[in-house]
Amino acid sequence: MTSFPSVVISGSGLWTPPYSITNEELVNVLNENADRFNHANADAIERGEVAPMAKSDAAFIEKASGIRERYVYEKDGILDINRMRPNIPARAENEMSQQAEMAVAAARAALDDANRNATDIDAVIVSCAYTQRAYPAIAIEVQEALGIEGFGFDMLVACSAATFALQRAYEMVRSGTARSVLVINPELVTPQLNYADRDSHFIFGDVATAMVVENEDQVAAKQYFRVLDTKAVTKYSNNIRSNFGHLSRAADIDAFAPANLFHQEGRKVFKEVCPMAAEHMSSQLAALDIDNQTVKRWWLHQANINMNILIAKKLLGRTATEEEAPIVLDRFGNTASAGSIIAFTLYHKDFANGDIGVICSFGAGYSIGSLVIECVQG
Ligand code: CO8
Repeated sequence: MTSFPSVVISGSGLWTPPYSITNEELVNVLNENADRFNHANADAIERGEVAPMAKSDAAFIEKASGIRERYVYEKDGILDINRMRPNIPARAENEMSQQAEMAVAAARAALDDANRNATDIDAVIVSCAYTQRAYPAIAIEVQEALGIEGFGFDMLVACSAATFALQRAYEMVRSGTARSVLVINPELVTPQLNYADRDSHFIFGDVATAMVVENEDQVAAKQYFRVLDTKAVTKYSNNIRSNFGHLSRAADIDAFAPANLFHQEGRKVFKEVCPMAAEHMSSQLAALDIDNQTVKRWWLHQANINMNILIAKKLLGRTATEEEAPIVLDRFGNTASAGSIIAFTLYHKDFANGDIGVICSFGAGYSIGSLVIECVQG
């Protein structure tokens, strides 16, 4: 009978951009833009021909989302009322791309944490909400920069890009097509935000995370996490959408049109995704015969603090503590697929042998991905 190797997460890494933006800063530029628009269109607004632009509010943002500030890859341009998007000049074809640079920084931190060299890695998956070009893959650029042999590829699953890529890595190690895999999530999402739209201008921040997934036989880290199970599900929904893509040019679609930027029906997302995510994790744990009450930590996707409070309540039948379900979105905002990986990276060192935790993402698609992991303390 074939025996499959045990698969572990042996290291994780985080790269944080040098700039951050507060709610107040974002609100100021949105409100100034709204005043300008409303003033310029006063007569048409008065006649009811044009809808006035609504203003934003920092206190609303913090209460509705839990976000106070977010890191951004480039601050220049976002707060300029004549631009309202980051100013990130194109790089020459012989220079490293921005996303590969972020990915390499996070990957180096994960390799250090796993006590591994790049030469130990067999495959690289770059998985995030957007890649800055279609080809050559960012993963192959990272592979080249780090001197990794084997293969690399990019994949996109919006907010579940990290957990879905971890599942791919798990399957690769388990089947023997690779012994060590680097999973990297360079989330450079702020260029796709509509900074004039009060419903979404505050939501996202940039960051990069990485994890090393490998065969337990060869682990070099003192503390690592055995993957007990992975689970992924998708269900089509238009409630979170961006239409920008490679056909935009052929369809004469303006890259600045709101439909081509991130947009969502936030209320519907909240109502539909919370029960799906809670049920997803509960049924996964039940199938493993693990009682939710014995889970030490829930490293949940970081989209909205109220979503996390509600999901944790559904899982535990009571309000979870900060230790049980840590929140990072107050400082980071929603970082697409990286949120749950940031939470894991910052909050796992206190785990002892046998402690169990769950990493779970939920978002656009809809897509939900989760891993149940058990600490091994060597
Ligand atoms: N300031 C002041 N008032 C506001 C603002 C604002 N900025 N925004 C809305 N309001 C008003 C509304 O107009 C409304 O007023 P009224 O009651 O008069 O109609 C009132 O405040 C309440 O509005 P909502 O009901 O919309 O407010 P909520 O309490 O629902 O909070 C949230 C809005 C925070 C957006 C919330 O609905 C939410 O977080 N929902 C879930 C969102 C979510 O998880 N989305 C996942 C997206 S992430 C993802 O999948 C990755 C995609 C890929 C990355 C893309 C990167 C660009």
